[in-house]
This record gives sequence, structure tokens and C-alpha cells, in this order.
Amino acid sequence: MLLSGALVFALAALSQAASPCCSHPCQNRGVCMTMGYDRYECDCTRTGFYGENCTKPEFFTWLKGTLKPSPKTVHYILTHFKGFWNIINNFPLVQGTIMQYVLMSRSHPIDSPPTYNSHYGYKSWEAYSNLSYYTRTLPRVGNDCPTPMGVSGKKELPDAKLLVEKFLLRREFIPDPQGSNIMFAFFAQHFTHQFFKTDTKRGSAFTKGLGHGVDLNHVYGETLDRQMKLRLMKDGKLNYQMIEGEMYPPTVQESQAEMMYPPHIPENMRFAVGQEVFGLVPGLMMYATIWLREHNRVCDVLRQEHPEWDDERLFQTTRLILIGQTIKIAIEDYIQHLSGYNFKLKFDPELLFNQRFQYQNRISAEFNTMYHWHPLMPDTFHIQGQEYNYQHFLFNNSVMVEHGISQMVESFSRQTAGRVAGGRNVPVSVQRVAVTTIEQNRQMKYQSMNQYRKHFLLKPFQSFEELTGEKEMAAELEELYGDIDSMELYPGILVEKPHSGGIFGETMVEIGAPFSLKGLMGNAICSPEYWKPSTFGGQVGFEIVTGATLQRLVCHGVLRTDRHRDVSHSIPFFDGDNRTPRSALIITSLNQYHFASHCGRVYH
Ligand code: ACD
Repeated sequence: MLLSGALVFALAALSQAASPCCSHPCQNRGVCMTMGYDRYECDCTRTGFYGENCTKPEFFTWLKGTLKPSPKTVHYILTHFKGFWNIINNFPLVQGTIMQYVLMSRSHPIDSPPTYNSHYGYKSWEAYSNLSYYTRTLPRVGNDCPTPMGVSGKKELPDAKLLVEKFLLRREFIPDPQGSNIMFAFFAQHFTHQFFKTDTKRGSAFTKGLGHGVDLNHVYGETLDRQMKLRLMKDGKLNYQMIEGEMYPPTVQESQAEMMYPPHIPENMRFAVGQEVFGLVPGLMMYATIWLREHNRVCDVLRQEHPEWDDERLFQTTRLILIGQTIKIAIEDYIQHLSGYNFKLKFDPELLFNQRFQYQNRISAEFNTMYHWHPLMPDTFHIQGQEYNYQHFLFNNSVMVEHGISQMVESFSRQTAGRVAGGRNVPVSVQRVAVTTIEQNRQMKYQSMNQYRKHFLLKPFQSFEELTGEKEMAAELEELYGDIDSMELYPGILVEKPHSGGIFGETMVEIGAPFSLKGLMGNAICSPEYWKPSTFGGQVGFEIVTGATLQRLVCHGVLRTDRHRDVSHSIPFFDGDNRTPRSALIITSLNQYHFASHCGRVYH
């Protein structure tokens, strides 16, 4: 009698252990809430669906779902029919209308204001207001769930190291079929390290990037104290040193801005820039130097326009201009290149002024995870005929000083980057990062890849073969995971079948694009009160923003190094108005022409 009582109690405790929300029963972005220990309710408010599990579409939802082409079809249309898109690209009104649709539909899946974080899987003021967390797109899987992914899959996930060795590690370098080069790869790394700044001391759920977007803290420092150390305090400029007639960042010793360098690095090679970790790779320091030069160049332009302005106003306005340039370049050069679209993406904040759009952003942990694009990296780096392995390249700023920015740009533009999706292309030298990423995702209790696909309006994969598009890896993955619904997000994205001729698979594009476009257009400078010439010091500053391209930035950085030189305001656009999307991509992709001669064209 006593025994059966204990059994009943134990069974009751067991049945209490697993929350009914573990099976993610609420569909179409319905919110699951437990009601007692064994019941749940789905909140379908404003999802466009109703019913117990939010599965029944309202009329307009049904109509939209029936008429809307699949993401695959849209991607196909955008990446083909070049002649058609060339015509569209030349009709600003039509191009603008399409771009407006792209921006609105992409922003839709992003919760704004943000909702969860890695510790709160339900809405709370703490999760909303604590900026030191990355937000979470999907809430964490409950600790009490029977399997790591909720209810699907095995009780234990495959060993992270084994996964990396079997599916992610490079056997032989696989070039990106879209022609990305190393210049692109370092742009990605430099640009994203202003908002992916995991606070490793506190754990992978936390970030040191409190601006949660494009604030250029990687140029100016995260804190006011650091910013002051990096500034010249004259004419709005950043501090610098001249080496053989070229402008470089100051040293740590001179600026007193701390950086992360191993002890053996000599004082004169410890350059100090906004982001503490940029001493890691000369490619990052190269971009840091280019942006430093750009800042000081723009200060000169502004000072000519506003001799009445003090150091502070010149500095602050220049920072806003550089933020604008960054967003313009990110959309029109960088995302344009990644997309492979024949449709020309357009940075025009006015497209959203009559729409319901929130000018705020919170970086999510999942976006950070997905952006681990280590397959881009080559096995060795080639500069001016010299080959550097990782050991010689890392923390070696002398590479930059010895070759100079111009030669680095030239060489990095010629070296191809790796394909990201498709599996087995992570360089051996960075395999530890891949293992750690998987382990951290597990600590943060990420939901499965298929749950993320559903959130971003993609059909869940039905099988591992559908995921990888081949049989060998698919069979091995199936053996290890047991169930496609338990496939993890990060390894999933890296082994996913790439789009035909593409760098990424469908999941990266369809999840990455919303995070990116919302993050870029949600910036304060894109809002109606900011987006006007006076914010940027008048028409001249505004035009620096609206005319920014990666090529102009790099050309200015390479050719205009002397702060005393006159700065012309009337540099003609080198690529004219009738440029096609692809011909503009000379810095990011290999189908480029000779870099130096084109920089020459900017000035002659
Ligand atoms: C679209 C545009 C095409 C999208 C193509 C690929 C997107 C994949 C990954 C993200 C790429 C770039 C990220 C760029 C900027 C991030 C900015 C974040 C700011 C906080 O189809 O819609």
C-alpha cells in the first residue's frame, strides 16, 4: 500500500516535470502558456490564426498564404531574369516600391520591442529592459523538457567535437561560387563586431554592445572614457600617428586605450582602436585604419563647411555621417553582394516614413550564432606574393605596416573566400570556435532549426536529405540526431544545401535578411526626425552619406592619408548612374577590375 502510494507520487512528480509547452504545440507564432502542470493555452492574438493551437487561418491570412509565392520562388525570380531587373532598377518609383515591400516583409518576423532573453522565456520587464543581454527570437527550451529540443530527438545531443569533425571541418577549400573575396570576409568581421560583442566573462547570453546595432563603437569605443582616449580633441578628429607618410591608429601607450594583445607584441605594434579585439587580425586593423582615415577626412570636409563649429560638434556630426555611410554600404554593397539579386537594393529611409515601423533594435543571440561565417576564411593569407599562415597572421600588425593599406586591399580583393553553406568548409585553425558555438547554443537552450524555420515562415525540413541535398552527410546526421526536428540551428545552417550557385542555403538568407534589414533601418538616423541634411552638417554631409560606397570608402582611405591635403567636394561618381548591381561590387567580389586604377578614376 505504502509502495504504491510512493509510486503514484513519483509518477505525479514525473508528469509534473515536463511542461506541456515542451512540444511547442502553438503554431504560427502563437504563444504557449502553461495552465497548471499538465495543460496549456495558445495565445493566438494578432497572429492571423485561431483555434486551440493557432492553426486555423483567418480569411485574409488564408488568402495571402494562397497567393504568396514561396521564398524559393521569390529567391529564384530575384536572382534570375537579369534583363527584366535591369529595367526595373532604372525606374526609381518601381524600385522603391519593391524595396519598401522587401523592408516591411523582412521586418515583420522581428519582435520590436524585443521580448525574451536567454533567461526569460516569457515576457518580463527584466528581459525587455536589460540591455546587457542579447534578446532571443525564440524562447529557451524549458529545463524540465524530456529532450534538449523539447520532446523531439534523443535525450542527448551528439558530441559537439564529433559534429564539427564529421560535418563542418574543411577537407579541401571550397570557394564561394558568388565570388566573395577576403576583402568581403574582413568587412563582415569588422562590421559585425560592433554589435556581436559577447561578454565572455558573464557568458554567451550577454553582450557588451549596449547600442544593439550600428553605432560604430568599433571605431569610437563603447564607453565615453574610451572615446575620449581615442580622440585628438582638435577639429573633431580621432588621434592618429603617421608612419612613412601614412595615417595609422595611435598606439596603446600613447592613447591609453586598452587592447587585447599577447605579451610578446612590441609597444609600437600595439595599435589602439574602438574595438579592443581588433588587434587579432591585420584585416580587422586594416578596416579600422580605413575608417579612422575616413573620420578625419570627413572632419576636414565639415570644418570647411563650418569653421564656426568646435571640436565636439565636428566629432559628433562626423560620427553620424559615418554611421550613415556604414548603413548605406551595408545595404547597397554588402547585402547586395551576398544576396546575388539582380534587383538593386536601395538604402532610402524615406521608403518607411508612411509605414508602421519601429526605430529601435535589439541584437538577438540567434543572429550572432548564425553569423559565425568562419568558412569564408582561407587556409592561408596571400599578400603581395607572400603567404601567411594563421600563426604568422594573428596579432601581427606589422603585416599591415610592412605592406601598407593599398597593397592589403589589392591582395585581399584578389583572394577568394570560402563558401559558407554546404558543410565541411570551416578552416582547421578555427575549429575550436565552431565547437564552442555549438556548446554555448546548448547552454542557452536553443530550439531546433525547424522551429526557427517555422518562425521565419519557412516550411520545416521533413528529412536530413532535404536539409543537406545529398545522402552521405544526411545518413550520418540522422544516425546521430535521430529526428530532423531535433537538428540544431548552427550546424544545420552550415551543412544546409546551398542555393544553386550560392554562398548560403535558404535558412541563412531567410533568417539573416530580417535581422539585418530591421537592424539597419531601425537605426535612429533612419527616422524622420534624423534623416535630413542638418543632422549631417548640411547638404555636403548628407551627400557623403547618400553617395557612400565601399569603393569610395576604400579609395579615400588608401589615397587620402595626409590630413593637410585639400579635400575636394566634387569627386565624381566613378561608376555612373547606370551601374548594374554586380558591376558595383568590385571590392567585395572577385569579378572586379583593377583596384588602383579605379581609385585613380575617383580623382581624375
Ligand atoms: C533580402 C535581402 C537579401 C539578404 C541576403 C542575405 C542575408 C543573409 C545574411 C545577413 C547578411 C548581412 C547582414 C548585414 C547587416 C547586418 C546588420 C545588422 C544591424 C544591427 O532578401 O531581404
